[in-house]
Amino acid sequence: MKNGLKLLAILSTTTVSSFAASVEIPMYLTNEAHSSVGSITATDSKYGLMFIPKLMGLVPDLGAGVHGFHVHEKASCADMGMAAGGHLDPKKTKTHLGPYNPNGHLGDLPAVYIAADGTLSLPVVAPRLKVKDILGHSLMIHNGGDNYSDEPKLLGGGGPRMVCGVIPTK
Ligand SMILES: [Cu+2]
Ligand SMILES: [Zn+2]
Repeated sequence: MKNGLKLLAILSTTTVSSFAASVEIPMYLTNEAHSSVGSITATDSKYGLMFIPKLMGLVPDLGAGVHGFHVHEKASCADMGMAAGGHLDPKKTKTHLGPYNPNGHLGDLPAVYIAADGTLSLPVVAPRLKVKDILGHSLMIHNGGDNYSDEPKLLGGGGPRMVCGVIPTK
């Protein structure tokens, strides 16, 4: 009987975790080739929204190193990513402050790191977001880095929009 209860407890725990919200976002270069470079999975975690990238073939279109990474408002990657609009900003803060400041864009994510072999596999966590917040928007990786500020350059200085994916509405 005791064992039966234990099993029941394990089963119900498993069921709960299998319902954890998750969405897979296919990612493409924004250039004319529009090549697929893999996908990024976003999953609700205890610490916030975890982005787990499985990307490859990013170098030489992008340089190895740190790149700006954001949720953009519109569900389109057309016009070299420009159709994606600005950073997701439901509270109309109009301010780029990065992932850890509640007074700026909700779509500001931790910067991502592209390895010299052109892969991107290090996960990042955005503590203010949940999967439901990003559905129906888009995900963007920029040519430059991100200093989580509008100074000295607007929007962290990421510049050109290089890799983009439309986030499904589920
Ligand atoms: Cu961006
Ligand atoms: Zn921003």
